[in-house]
Amino acid sequence: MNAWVCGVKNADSFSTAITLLLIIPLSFTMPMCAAGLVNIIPKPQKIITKKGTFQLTQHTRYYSDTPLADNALDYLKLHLQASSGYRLLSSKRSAQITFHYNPKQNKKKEGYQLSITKEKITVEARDSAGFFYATITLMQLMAPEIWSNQQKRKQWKIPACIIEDAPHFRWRGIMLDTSRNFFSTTYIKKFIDRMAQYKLNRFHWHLTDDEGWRIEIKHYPLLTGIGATRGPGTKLPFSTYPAMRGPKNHVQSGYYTQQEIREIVAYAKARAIEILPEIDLPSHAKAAVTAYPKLLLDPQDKSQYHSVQKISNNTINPAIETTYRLLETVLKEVATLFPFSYIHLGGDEVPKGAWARSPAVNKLMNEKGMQSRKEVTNYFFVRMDSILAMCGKKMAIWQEAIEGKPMVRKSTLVMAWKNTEAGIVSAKKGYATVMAPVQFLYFDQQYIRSKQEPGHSWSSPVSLKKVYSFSPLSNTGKATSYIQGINACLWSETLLNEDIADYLAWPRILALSEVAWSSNRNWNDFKHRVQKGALPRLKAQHINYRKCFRL
Ligand code: TNX
Repeated sequence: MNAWVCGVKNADSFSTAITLLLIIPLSFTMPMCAAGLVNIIPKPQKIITKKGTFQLTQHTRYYSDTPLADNALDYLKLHLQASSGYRLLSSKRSAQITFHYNPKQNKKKEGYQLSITKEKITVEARDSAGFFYATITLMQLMAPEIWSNQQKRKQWKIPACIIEDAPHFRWRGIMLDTSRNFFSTTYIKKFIDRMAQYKLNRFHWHLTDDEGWRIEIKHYPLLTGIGATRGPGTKLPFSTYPAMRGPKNHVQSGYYTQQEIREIVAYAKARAIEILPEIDLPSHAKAAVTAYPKLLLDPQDKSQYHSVQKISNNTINPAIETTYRLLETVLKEVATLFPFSYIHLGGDEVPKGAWARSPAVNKLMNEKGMQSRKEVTNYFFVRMDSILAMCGKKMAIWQEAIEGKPMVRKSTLVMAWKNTEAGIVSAKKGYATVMAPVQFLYFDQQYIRSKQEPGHSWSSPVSLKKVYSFSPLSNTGKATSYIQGINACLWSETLLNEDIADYLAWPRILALSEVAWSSNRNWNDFKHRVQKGALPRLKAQHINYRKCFRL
């Protein structure tokens, strides 16, 4: 891993030099007031900085007139306790911090107003997310140790200011692939918590793929019994291991129990984050077909094919009824675990040649007068969509699944990954669309082209600046209102451990956050806030961010 930190020493002096270059001119132009301390990411829509600071100590009291502020307060209390060792107590009469429900002043969902003077702090919002984000902003105005658990600091100076804020996009997400490489529940929670610190609100959890089925399904225990372990001596075929660039003889196991998933859902909810679970179908399903070949494959199918990732015969058969029986049961269980209104069913990269020699598929095509395999995929997703409707859920899918003319509900949410044009096509067809273009938002790609860098190199490199330069709405024209927001993707073929995952995610998540939230963006201003605000916060949490990124 060290080789990948690309000369931390050099990098540190490089970033120090940049910091100096940035700060010297700024210190001449700005009076030494609160402005210098306001380094919020994502940039709020409106900030007025004032003179003076509020001092938060163990004697500070709060008052809240709404249960909608409870999550926010719990979060603040948790972190104050961890970093200062004292409990923030409430008091009606002598509260200096007030949380006030005010839907009249805060018209926008997830928005908030925060006013800080020398004497008091007032937080106003209309919903639980708004109170949470106001609190995140407040914490970003405090010293970075607010996110550490070292208990080093007792007093917190908070610069006086007035902030009015609300997100530009309602969908501000990131996907973590936990199939190709498994991540512990502890890491998943950390990942979610760090998302919350930057006001991201959708955790897209890629739970199944060829290399591993990672979600417990009570009715079909072999999905994890067989499908969650790969490596020599296990049932998954050789083509699914070893992990890319990983040790050859390594056996890797892991899945999330339903109990763990419930805990993670609650943990995310407390941080204003919805979880979008993904069960990738009908391809990227080697783990599932290995676990239940009799239910998911046509026994007469003589097709031989490989996925782009070189996995053989990894696609379930859409022309046999046992497939639908199994998937219906799976989705019913998934639906009860995740309260979010969408379930993602994949639909990406069905390999050429899948089902080519399946008598069951040929029969289906004859019966229904289908001309192409694309129509078979469409048929599959129409049936999956009706199963989801029965479960009270909407469907999310990758862009490939709406090629052709599938008669899926218009509520279907499409994620466009190949490029932004695909997102525009989807939006023009009237689907709710989330932009996830590989050129800007694939955080599994290298930052720069170099053998020393972790990450994939099959697409172009994705530098921090590249992420920041993304304009999700350019050329969307009349279809603009269908664009829900943006989603970064952290596929995990090369994410052999948490350090590599952190490295690829940070600092790129900072740019993701600002593209998703802020209406007015400025690269130089962002760089300054990264250096002065965000990096010290990442350091305080020991996050293995990429230190030699080009600012
Ligand atoms: C494409 S993007 C995939 C994934 C890979 C990823 C690697 C998409 C929907 N499918 O299966 O992990 O590239 O970058």
